[in-house]
Amino acid sequence: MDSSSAPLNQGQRDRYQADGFLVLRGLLGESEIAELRAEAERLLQRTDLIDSDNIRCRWQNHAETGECRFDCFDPVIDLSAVCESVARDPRILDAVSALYGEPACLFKDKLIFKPPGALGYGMHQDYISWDSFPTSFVTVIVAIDAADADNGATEVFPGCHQQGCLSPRDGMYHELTEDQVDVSRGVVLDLNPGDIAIFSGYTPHRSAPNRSDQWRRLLYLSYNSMSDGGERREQHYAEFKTWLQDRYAEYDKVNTFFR
Ligand SMILES: O=C(O)CCC(=O)C(=O)O
Repeated sequence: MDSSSAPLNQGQRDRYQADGFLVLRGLLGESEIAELRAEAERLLQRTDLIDSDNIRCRWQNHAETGECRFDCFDPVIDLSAVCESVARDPRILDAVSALYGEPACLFKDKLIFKPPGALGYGMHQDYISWDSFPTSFVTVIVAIDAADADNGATEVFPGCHQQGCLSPRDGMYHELTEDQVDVSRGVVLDLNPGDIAIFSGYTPHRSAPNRSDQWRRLLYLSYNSMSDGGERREQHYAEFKTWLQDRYAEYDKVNTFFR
């Protein structure tokens, strides 16, 4: 492949290596975003699935009222051929593969709806120290709606990915404390519909509440490199479901299911 047709140029690859994230503008066109938006609206009507015992669903409190509301489907591609085709889109796979220098494999997929008022996520790294968890994990955000500081866009902390895993290696999810990163260097991922952002599993990130009156719908697609375990999305979700059910059981929530 010559450099003009390469999915990423050397400058972009260098920036990703230095910063742990990269934004690519306008990767998806207007009609593709319109289709994703319609799909997000259709999925929100799946009241047969949106159930607090369904471990596919993630929940978030309202920043002011404290009301707990539906926030995310994880996974989502088995519910949506449109989301699956974006997750396996060659433009995205080629960009991630260019960062790896080898083929990328889909590992995880979620659709975060973040309705008006929803709280965001505390600072964390996506890498979690399970034996089977790929160290090559990267996430691609696909913006369905515009994301900005007002509606709680994801904020990343450049350069910190070079330190690797910053949490205890005990297989649990951990938030990071503000003294673990230079918070003054945070970059809010301002995205327009159709833009994508790519960040490493070691890149600390967080998001603020959605203070706007608009939804902030983003697809979060995660990948691993072929040499780091190959195709293992199914294995991941099998392990993830068991892990999640164990976490719920710790709070005496034992009637959970996956649908
Ligand atoms: O919604 C966001 O901006 C962040 C989501 C996130 O960090 C996650 O799902 O791991």
